[in-house]
Amino acid sequence: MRNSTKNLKKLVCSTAAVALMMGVSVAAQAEMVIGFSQIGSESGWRTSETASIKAEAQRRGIDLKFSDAQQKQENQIKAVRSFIAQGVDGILLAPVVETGWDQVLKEASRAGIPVVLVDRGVDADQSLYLTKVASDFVQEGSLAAAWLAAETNGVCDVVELQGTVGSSAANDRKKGFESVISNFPSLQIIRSQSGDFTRSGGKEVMESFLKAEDGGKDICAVYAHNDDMALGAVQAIKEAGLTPGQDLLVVSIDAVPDIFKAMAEGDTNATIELNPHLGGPAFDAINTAKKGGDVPKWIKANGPLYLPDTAAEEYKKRSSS
Ligand code: GZL
Repeated sequence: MRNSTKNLKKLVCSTAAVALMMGVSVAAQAEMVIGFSQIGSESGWRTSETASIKAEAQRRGIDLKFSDAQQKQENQIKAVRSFIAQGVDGILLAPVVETGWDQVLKEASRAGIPVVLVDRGVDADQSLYLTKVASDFVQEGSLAAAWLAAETNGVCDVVELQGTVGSSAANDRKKGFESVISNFPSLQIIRSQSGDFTRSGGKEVMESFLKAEDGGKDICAVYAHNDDMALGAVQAIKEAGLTPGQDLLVVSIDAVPDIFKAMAEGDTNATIELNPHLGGPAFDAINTAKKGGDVPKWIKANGPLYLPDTAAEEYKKRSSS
């Protein structure tokens, strides 16, 4: 074998060895190992939140252990216990419902592992988690009601598509909406039921509302706790021979790309943005705590209300990103 070929082979082998060492050293240097117990993939917003948190972990060199609970609390509790057993540096938890977390949060606390609630809250002692990175859902519900009251001069029979039963998002969006409409005697919720934050759930419940309300001709508006249920309701309204966005106003929350497409086509009337980029503040909070710094118990991430006048532009911006 000619010398040059032999030298080339040596060079390739030594380069490969260096690359392998580098690979091992990068993995060994992973900034942190974080467990993330995610609710599921029930809505467009949820999948974009998951993607955003995974991307942020990768950007920071964090080794993220991801678990999808398929909407079941028992799966989330199992995942958190597994993260504790693995001795992770921190845990992100998006709690599917508000109650039933005390025991597993105590186990994490006893293990000295900080838990950051992302997106939703829990009904538990605040000492059991480091912080909550989430929007103020009461404020979102109030903003939706204030818009509807202004749009209808405070006269409207509303049907409400609630989010997942027992979730802080559903509980507080309902609370916020009702706190505002209580000031308008002729603005009332005539029917309310959970569509579980899914498009199919929103469609099925809206179909039952339309049937129960004489075909829906006297329903003034739909208040949906998220855009996916609103889009399902739009389908049901069209199939009932009515014009969504005109015969019935549609207001919802999340600001996912598809709602802007529907708004631009005249099918819905307003949405409130829910920030899916919760990974950065969550990872920063864990870093701060590890350095002995103070972290507030609630890191808020509220967004604005969007109307049809900017929908086409927002859709273009968001669907291409
Ligand atoms: C609210 C979040 C809700 C979204 C839905 O922060 O928990 O859950 O509004 C999602 O799209 O399913």
